[in-house]
Amino acid sequence: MAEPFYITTAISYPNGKPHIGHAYEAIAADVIARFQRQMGRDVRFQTGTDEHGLKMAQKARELGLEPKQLADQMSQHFIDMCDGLNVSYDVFQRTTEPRHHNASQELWRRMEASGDLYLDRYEGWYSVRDEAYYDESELIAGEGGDKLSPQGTPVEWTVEESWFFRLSAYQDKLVALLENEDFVRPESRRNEMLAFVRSGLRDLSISRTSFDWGVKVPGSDNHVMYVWVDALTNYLTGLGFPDESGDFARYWPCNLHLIGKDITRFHTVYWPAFLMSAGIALPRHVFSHGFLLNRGQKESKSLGNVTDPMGLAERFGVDSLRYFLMREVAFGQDGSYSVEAIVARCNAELANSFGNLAQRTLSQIFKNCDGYLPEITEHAAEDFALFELVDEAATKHLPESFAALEFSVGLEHWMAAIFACNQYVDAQAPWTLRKTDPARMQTVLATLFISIAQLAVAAIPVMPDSAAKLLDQMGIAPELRSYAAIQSHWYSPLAESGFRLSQPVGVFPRLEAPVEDA
Ligand code: ME8
Repeated sequence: MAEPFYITTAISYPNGKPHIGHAYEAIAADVIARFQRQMGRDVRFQTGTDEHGLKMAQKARELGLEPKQLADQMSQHFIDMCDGLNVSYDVFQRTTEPRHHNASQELWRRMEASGDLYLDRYEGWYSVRDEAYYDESELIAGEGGDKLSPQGTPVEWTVEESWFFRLSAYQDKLVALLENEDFVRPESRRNEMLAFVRSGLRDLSISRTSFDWGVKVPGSDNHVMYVWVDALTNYLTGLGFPDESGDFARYWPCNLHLIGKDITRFHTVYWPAFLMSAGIALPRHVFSHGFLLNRGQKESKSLGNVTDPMGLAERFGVDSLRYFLMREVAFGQDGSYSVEAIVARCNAELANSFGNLAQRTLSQIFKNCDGYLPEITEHAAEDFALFELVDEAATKHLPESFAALEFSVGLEHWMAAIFACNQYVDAQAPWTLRKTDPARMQTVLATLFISIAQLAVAAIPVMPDSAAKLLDQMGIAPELRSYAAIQSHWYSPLAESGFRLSQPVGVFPRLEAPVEDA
């Protein structure tokens, strides 16, 4: 049986519509999920929405809605975003579902049973926006001298009765966990978390009495759980926890929690401590990606630069947007996007390079070979050189880079191979061989056909629809669409099967940057 691979995204706050950061994370997770499926893994992919907490309650009040109504309306936008961006999730977990309350209460009971929870009073600087308490020493001064959280959000002095989690008891275990280089990446985040844990951990306030929009604390009906306790539990809920047979037995521990850099502490300090306390195995890896900026600036309502990711997808095509995001930004670092950058990159690399290569090759086969796949007589040294280069890029360098979550590096190898193919076409000029050496023309077109098929298969995780449209036209069967299968000798059987190309249809349109954005 295939080896399991469980990947999750963070669950988004549905207190507004999805923004580009949500789209970025969902797309990156989908690329990983599709890549792992192509590598033969049994993938389980979960995403969802984080619907409790003060932020949701306040937003609902502002709009004159019940929090559940707001959650229902808004979470649908996140489902639509995932579907619209071709995100192949298996489970969309909403935290207002009864089974999630049940899972969160079970986790709580287990932490309580291990003696890690106690009731006390909490006083501190609380940021509603971050849903977190901060130490005085962590605060920064705002422009008017007011106190702000390290994220720059307002804080209020707050006093309440609260359940506490003995986080301090886990310091040594957390240091040991974070010393393992593999647990959290990139390295800069790991170092940040190690420094945070080494500086000493205070117990964590994990319940609230000041509002009731959350999961009830078992046995303390006037308390709801701190939203992060229930939010993190979603990763277990989706597998059927507390039932530990079935999906839970198959997919836990999670292979990868993919999150943004701002929530690394919750996933690499608090979450492992909760799990250790409850006697549940820890996730294997956490990766914190960077932030996506709009022309170098954080998007915000006040700057009026918030972009609807679905608008970009409609305008430029889902696969163009997916390609741009994976190619443009070194994964793990912050990156910037703009309409011009999307248009420039997609036109140069997809329309003019890969699209043009495929279109001119298939058109020549259609016209000059009557659509039948060209015959190979004898390969020249240049053909072997191209095969070697394309094969290495598409079935070795790209998969290795993707396995290491270095998407932009993998796609750079992919582009370099396409560049080599285009140079080969220009040098071989098959259109002039038609009259002078038709046998050589056929061999050149076959060499290109084989290379394009490999490159299209390599692009599947990033551009699933476009790659499929191209491979369908080429008669490449679904069982050939893996890195291993596309390396073997599939060309002759396909050519001998009598397969015939139809008039080729381009799959990478040229994008136009509308004048108002120039
Ligand atoms: O943090 N660029 O939800 P969220 C890239 N509910 N990624 C970004 C981003 C940007 N500009 N802005 C946000 C939450 N993100 C919690 C998570 S998990 C148990 C609970 C990322 O809607 C962010 O880092 O604020 C996070 O990974 C995800 O989007 C959802 O953010």
